[in-house]
Amino acid sequence: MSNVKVWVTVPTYNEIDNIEPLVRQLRDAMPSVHILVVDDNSPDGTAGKAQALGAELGDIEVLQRPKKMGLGSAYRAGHAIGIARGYDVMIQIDADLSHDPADVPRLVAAVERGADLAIGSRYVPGGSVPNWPKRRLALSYWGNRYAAFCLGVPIRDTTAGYRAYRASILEAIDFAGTHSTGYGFQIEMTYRVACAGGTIEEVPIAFTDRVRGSSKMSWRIVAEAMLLVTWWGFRDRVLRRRRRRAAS
Ligand SMILES: Nc1nc2c(ncn2[C@@H]2O[C@H](COP(=O)(O)OP(=O)(O)O)[C@@H](O)[C@H]2O)c(=O)[nH]1
Ligand SMILES: [Mg+2]
Repeated sequence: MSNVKVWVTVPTYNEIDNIEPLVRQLRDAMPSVHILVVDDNSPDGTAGKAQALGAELGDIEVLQRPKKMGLGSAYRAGHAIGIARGYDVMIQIDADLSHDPADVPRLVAAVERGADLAIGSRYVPGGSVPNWPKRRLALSYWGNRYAAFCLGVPIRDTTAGYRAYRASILEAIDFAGTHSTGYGFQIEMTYRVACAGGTIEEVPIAFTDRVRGSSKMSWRIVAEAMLLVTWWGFRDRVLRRRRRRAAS
């Protein structure tokens, strides 16, 4: 592996049973990574556990925030610190082991060979979701098809949370100026990279649903994402076309 500096942001809310295997597997997958755990005052004590792991393993720090502020906000904070510290590649990974840390080198390799954004994708050939119920899979799959249609981006998995960003593209898209949380955040970031002319590569992954702890996904998060996608698509296509017509 080359010497790119890789920063990993791990958002956590009540992941006490997952954080230890996660950081150990991350270290095994890529020993040089720097890990930032962004914890939103998890009642189960995830932050304390992460700190203890940092003392043992090194190169792990914990950003403790006062209250649950959402996934998008956690990533905005994590990426900003990584960029300020001069890291080259920013990884996003869920703490619940749905994303296999062993895939980190493949995501980093995609950035090294030219991608500005490498998405760990469930819906390209080779990708899979082995253990989701049919309804959950259908919601995610068709939600993604809808997002791609509205936004006109040829990406199969815009809601995916397992990603690697080149630091320079994050700076170019003003990621700190995004507002959405949940899946909306992943879609907004993908769309901004596409609009900025960034190169996006989908790297096939297997997404295994969590075994421990519980999901924070809610209908509110799904509804936010779908409403935002509809609005962005309308704003950027219909309104722009109307303005162009009015100007000519
Ligand atoms: N810091 C922080 N992390 C969060 C928040 N909501 C979810 N997470 C973390 O984000 C990741 C994905 O959340 P999860 O509940 O597994 O969502 P799902 O995979 O869509 O069901 C996990 O690591 C969660 O602990 C939040 O409000 N703040
Ligand atoms: Mg999950």
